[in-house]
Amino acid sequence: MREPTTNPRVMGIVNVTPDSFSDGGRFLDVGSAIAQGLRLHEEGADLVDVGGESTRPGAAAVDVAEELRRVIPVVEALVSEGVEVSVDTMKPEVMRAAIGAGAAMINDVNAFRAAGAIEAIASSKVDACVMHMKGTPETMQADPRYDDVVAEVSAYLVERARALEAAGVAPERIVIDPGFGFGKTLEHNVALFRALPAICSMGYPVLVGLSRKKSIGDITGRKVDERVAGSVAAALLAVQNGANLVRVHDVRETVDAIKVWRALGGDR
Ligand code: 7PJ
Repeated sequence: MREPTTNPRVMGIVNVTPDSFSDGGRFLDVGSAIAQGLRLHEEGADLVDVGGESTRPGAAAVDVAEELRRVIPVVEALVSEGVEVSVDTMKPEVMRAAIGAGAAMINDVNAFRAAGAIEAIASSKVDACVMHMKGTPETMQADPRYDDVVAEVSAYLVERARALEAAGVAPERIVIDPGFGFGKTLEHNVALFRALPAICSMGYPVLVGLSRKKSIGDITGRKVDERVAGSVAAALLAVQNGANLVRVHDVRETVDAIKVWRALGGDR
């Protein structure tokens, strides 16, 4: 088979949270989160994103000690098994501990705006994902408004990437993400998705996360555990439009879809 001209990577999601909306609390404890991470790795995830604080709309914040207790043992175990790990956190203390435990990426839905967050990552070698979010998880879905969602999100992502670069983070270490569903209606998400070719030409790798989200439910009319096909379609279209990384719950299905897309010439 000919060499791929693009090499999209698949990030599998592991939540270590009792209130995560799509896993319904099935992976509460550290042991089952580790098992889940290993399973996603075996299914072909290029990296596994471990999160200890739910950022679903309306979710309450988690304190540092609790987040460390949930996340760090999972990172240590997965890294020791050779899994590339990303950690989904907004907290500098968790970033530092995760980097110490061998994480390869910090994925911050708050784009390193917390005091000390940029410093926590700048002194390391790990990658940094900066995501756009309007408001906070508790309030973001209460009537979000933009004059021009694509222009505003793009400007924000460039501003945050530049802030990391100013602190010494090499541009190759930075990934940008429009943050689907984070202070956005379905219409906002659709406008951003349609602008992916432009967002992907901004000079940074792009991550897309739509897996099982409300927009997929709005489009298909499906409940959260029935959104696999819709989510795979979105991931594939994101890749086709230039996304370098897709963040998904359903790794096996997404990896299969990308294999077929590539074999049939989708990456031309
Ligand atoms: C995203 C995320 C996303 C990035 C979550 C969920 C909500 N990190 N963390 N991008 N979503 N970078 O998985 O539905 O879209 S948590």
